[in-house]
Amino acid sequence: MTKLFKGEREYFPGVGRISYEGPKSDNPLAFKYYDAGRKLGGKTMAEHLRFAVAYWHSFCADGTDQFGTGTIEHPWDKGLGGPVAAAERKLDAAFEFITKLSAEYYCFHDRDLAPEGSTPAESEKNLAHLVELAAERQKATGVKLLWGTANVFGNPRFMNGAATNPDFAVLPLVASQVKAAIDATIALGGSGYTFWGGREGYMSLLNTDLAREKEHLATFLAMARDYGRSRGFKGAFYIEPKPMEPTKHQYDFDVETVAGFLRAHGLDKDFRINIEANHAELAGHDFQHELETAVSMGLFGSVDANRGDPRNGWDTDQFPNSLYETTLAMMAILKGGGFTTGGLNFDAKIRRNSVDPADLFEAHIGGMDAFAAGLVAASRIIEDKALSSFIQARYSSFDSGEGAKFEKGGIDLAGLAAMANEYGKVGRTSGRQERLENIVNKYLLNLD
Ligand code: XUL
Ligand code: CO
Repeated sequence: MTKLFKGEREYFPGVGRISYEGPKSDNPLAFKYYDAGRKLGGKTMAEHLRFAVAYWHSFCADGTDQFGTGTIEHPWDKGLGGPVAAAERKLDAAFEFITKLSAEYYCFHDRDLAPEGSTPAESEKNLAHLVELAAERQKATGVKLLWGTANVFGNPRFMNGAATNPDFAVLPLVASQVKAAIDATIALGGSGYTFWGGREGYMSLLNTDLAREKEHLATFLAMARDYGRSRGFKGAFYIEPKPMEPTKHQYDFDVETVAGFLRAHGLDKDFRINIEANHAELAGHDFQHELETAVSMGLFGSVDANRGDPRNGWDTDQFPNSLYETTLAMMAILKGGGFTTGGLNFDAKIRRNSVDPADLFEAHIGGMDAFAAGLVAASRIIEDKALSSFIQARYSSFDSGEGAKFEKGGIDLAGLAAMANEYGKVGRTSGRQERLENIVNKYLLNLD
């Protein structure tokens, strides 16, 4: 077998490159639906789906929760040297994993890639060193960076917020991390840069000046945008909405809230939205709702592909596995023209008791197959106009005559009211919801 990793050691022995074996395969380490080169509507599955591995869950998290210490052993954490040497080994493990999985992209926070130093300058030096090594690995493997970000929520100094911190002294530290993470993203050719405002919210309104915090956030985002553009960054900036956790209320609550915020501050030209399924659920929305809302407002950017548990009120970050949900998601994404800068980033973690190295592969394989199947169903539904022809007919009264005039703003209220007698008694027209639901299922039952 050709060597799929550059490091000295193999971290996932016994696993080769994961390949497509088709729906009848019983091999847990093979794709059943994801066939990277298969073409749908002029694009391959790989080009449509743009899968990314999340560095933080897959190579940093060890299953620790509030009730117990880590359960998942990472061989790259053990060995000679300090935290920088461990980060170098982790990079080797990550590129071995991503290559074996045949995913094309990855995403990271600054602190996932390189350890924090004892000063901001040392942290920047650590990051620059790991970025240099990551650039080498990218070149050798063809793996690309989907987006980078900065972890400005983990360190205790951010407990009152990052850009929205009430203490100005924190803001330069936020800036030094974000600036370095944007530099790293540019150096690695990333097509996006994400802001997830983990602690950009409040715990209590009794101690919070809402107006100032939100203004500070907008000022900081504009600053980061200007810096990135001045350094030649052509990709998208993303805001990733989440309504709560770790704060009681996060300012980037959901897509609609973020859209209003971006437009109010003139940020909607450069910023797009990175939508996470589990965050949609926490906001009381379906994943489809958040995607369709972003598409309808021209702000769709990228996806954090995972799933929550409808009975848990927190971010369980499980791997996606519902074909129905991936079909609805891919319908929204295709409707929006598909991914340009974005992709499907598995912001998902294996369970605390999934302790075998194979579990990490099987989790990703399941998520990739689920989205590949969703892509097939969604692209056929769209190609056959199975739903869109109904929607088009449903609104056809606005296509011509007075309806079209209304859409263009050519009628005033009195004029519209004057038509009431002419239109007379309006009949009842079925919304046909059940028929349409059955149509979606028909496509899912006929996957091949
Ligand atoms: C947290 C979350 C983050 C962002 C990146 O809920 O989703 O991992 O995706 O900071
Ligand atoms: Co996320």
